[in-house]
Amino acid sequence: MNNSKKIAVNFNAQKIREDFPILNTRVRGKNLIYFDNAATTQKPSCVIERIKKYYEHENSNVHRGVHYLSEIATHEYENSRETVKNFINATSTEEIVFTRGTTEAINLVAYSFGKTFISEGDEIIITEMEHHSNIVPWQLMCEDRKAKLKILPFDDNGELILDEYEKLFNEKTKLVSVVHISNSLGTINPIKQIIDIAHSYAIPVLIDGAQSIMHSKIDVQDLGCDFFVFSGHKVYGPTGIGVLYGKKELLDQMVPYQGGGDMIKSVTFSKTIYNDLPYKFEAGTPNIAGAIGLKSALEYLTNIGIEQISSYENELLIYATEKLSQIPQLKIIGTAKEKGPIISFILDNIHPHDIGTILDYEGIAVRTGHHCTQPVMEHFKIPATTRASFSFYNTKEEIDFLFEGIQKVIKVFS
Ligand code: C6P
Repeated sequence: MNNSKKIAVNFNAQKIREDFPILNTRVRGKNLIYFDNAATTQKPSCVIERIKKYYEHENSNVHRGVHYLSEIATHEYENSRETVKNFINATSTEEIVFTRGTTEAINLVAYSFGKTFISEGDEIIITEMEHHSNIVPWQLMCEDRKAKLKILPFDDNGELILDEYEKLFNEKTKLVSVVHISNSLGTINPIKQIIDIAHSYAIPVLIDGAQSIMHSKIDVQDLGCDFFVFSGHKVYGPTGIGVLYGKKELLDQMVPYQGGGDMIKSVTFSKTIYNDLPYKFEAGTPNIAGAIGLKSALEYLTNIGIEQISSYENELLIYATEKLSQIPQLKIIGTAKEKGPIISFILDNIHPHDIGTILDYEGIAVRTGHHCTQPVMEHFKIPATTRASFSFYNTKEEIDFLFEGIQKVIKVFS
């Protein structure tokens, strides 16, 4: 949470809500209050309409046909790549690889970077607050290459202990992979500093941007990161589409992740020549509708203004933190100074699944569980948390309802 951020006083969330048809849903007689935005965001009408238009008027395979529809589909698919490139300020579309999502993008890098650059005894640095998607692919790679994972710990506020960071580097270090905003703690990590330190040892850095792409302006050239990954569905786009940004000089050297159509220039039984970037990493028919829907989502966010979104969401975070802190039985897990709009909490002796179920009866959607970050739960010696995560279509009134809902939960269990 950052109290110094400029507050977006003119942000009209009520008007924005009209763009999201699903927000009119009634849940057991109550208005839906959707606070599970870190799991997936809702889709504005422009994204839904764009996908419908694609299937009604443009559906065809890409890069394959000379016919009318195939040309349109290819053009729109490649336009989407251009939009992604501009959205994160990459230098070229060759550096934008479409994947199924963050998870597939990290698996791609772990496999391809691993096969290309990692040998026995090499080391990869990750942190204690990573999502399982930024742990398990590296474990698989380490098993395969006989390499080792080094873990940067965080403190009880959920802030990385940066004093420990430089101590992890040695001549065996080959890559740093770190989450930008933690999905279970909300911590915004100082990734610029993390990248700069790694680069001072000439070590590349992957940033897991699954929870930051929808809340903050991402400029990969300014950050200097070597890889940046995110999922379309968390940035108001469709599921099944995601992005791997990678610096061209690294992607060029890396072996392909999967083999198949479109990733080759020529195939014979004696020799196959791989395609140029980014197609070398896009084997098979891609998620064309997904990429086109993602383009719409990114344009929608750009029109509203990501800085406006960011400061309004920060206002919601400050309001919710102050409000929930008034409940004596409630403890917030993740109290870093810099946070995204995510609040994880526990309530005295009440299991998060019970909290989630009772809140659901009030129409309030929160996520309960370990949030695919079991090492974070282990750090706090808890099995799970309840998590409320906010979007720019949420309001302070909805947070008031959450506050009242939690009071009801406490009453039921008292
Ligand atoms: N976190 C959450 O509720 P995919 O599933 O590939 O779109 O994203 C994986 C992922 C990777 N990193 C971070 C930081 C994430 O938050 C997620 C997804 C969801 O928190 C589902 S577990």
